[in-house]
Amino acid sequence: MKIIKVDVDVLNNLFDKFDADKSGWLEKIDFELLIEDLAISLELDKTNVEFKNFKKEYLDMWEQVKNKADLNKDGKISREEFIIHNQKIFEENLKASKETMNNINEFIDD
Ligand SMILES: [Ca+2]
Repeated sequence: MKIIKVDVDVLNNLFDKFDADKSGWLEKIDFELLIEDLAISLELDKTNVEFKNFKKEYLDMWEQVKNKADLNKDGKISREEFIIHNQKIFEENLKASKETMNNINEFIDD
C-alpha cells in the first residue's frame, strides 16, 4: 500500500506564488497584490462593486488563514508556518475521508 504524503515541493512552490512581493513572508499585502493582479489580468474595473466585494471576501479569507497558520502571532506567515498549516489541513482531510470510508463500510456491512 502506498502512503500518501503531502508534497513539500508543491507547498514551497505555492508559498513562492503567494509571496507576491517576494519578502519571504506571507502578509496581507501579498494577498492585496495578488487580487490586484487578478483584476488587471481579467480586465476588471477595480471600482466595480462586485470586485470590491470579492476583494473583501478574499482579504477576510486571508485573516482566517492567518489566524490559524500564524503560530507565533507576528502577523505574517513564514514558509515553515505555511507548510505546517497545510500539512495539518491535509492530515485533517485525510482523517475525515478515512472516517467517511469507515462509516460507509459499516453501513454496507449491516
Ligand atoms: Ca508568523
